[in-house]
Amino acid sequence: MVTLYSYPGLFGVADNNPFGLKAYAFLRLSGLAFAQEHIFDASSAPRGQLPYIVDGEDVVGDSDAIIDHLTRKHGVKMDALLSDRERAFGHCIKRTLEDLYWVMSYSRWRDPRYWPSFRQQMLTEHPVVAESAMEGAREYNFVRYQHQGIGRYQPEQVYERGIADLRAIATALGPQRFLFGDAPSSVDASVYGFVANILYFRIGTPLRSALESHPHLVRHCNELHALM
Ligand SMILES: N[C@@H](CCC(=O)N[C@@H](CS)C(=O)NCC(=O)O)C(=O)O
Repeated sequence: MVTLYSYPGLFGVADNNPFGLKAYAFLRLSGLAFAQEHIFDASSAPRGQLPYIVDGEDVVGDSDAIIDHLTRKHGVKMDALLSDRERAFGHCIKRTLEDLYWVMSYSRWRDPRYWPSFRQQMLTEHPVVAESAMEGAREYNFVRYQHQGIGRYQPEQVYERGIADLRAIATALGPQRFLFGDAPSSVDASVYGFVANILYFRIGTPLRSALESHPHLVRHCNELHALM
């Protein structure tokens, strides 16, 4: 049995961190039996980051490595029919989502307009989390934003970047049901991990407003959410 270790949910999504939700969505779509353990402390994870899985003797961190491992070890067929071009395109989408991650994270932890609502929701849904832990995580994230670079831009410039990422993903999807046709691939699971963490957050960030202007992407997210 596979166990997925990931951050806790929020606003009805299974993990408030998009990388963990991506791995969760892949597992759900794969049909494999698995358990999900919600944790806050990433120190036991490979490289100290969530998500990771324990699969028998194997301990695997990193959402893409998890997907590769499960595909190989358990013969998951979700991506089996993708062409090399589709795989390359999927790779570019996954990397775009990683850029979007920073903007999404910034909107929650750094932007003073949305931080109070995010903080309050975390404390309300997860009483085990201390206020001081939220403040500590916030400071830690400020340092990460500075090193990554996003913390050096004006907020409008930060959001412009994330809005452009969402526009590119929505354009790539177009009116298709899933990115590569009528069946979901690991790339759809990835898109769900990030988009659901914007769409279902009842906090009106510029990212969520931009997302709502892409009805096909919203429909894609809702369809996958119903399968979770
Ligand atoms: N490349 C990794 C990224 C995972 C990641 O960024 N995890 C962060 C989420 S904020 C984490 O666990 N950070 C803990 C820490 O930095 O202490 C993946 O795809 O899983």
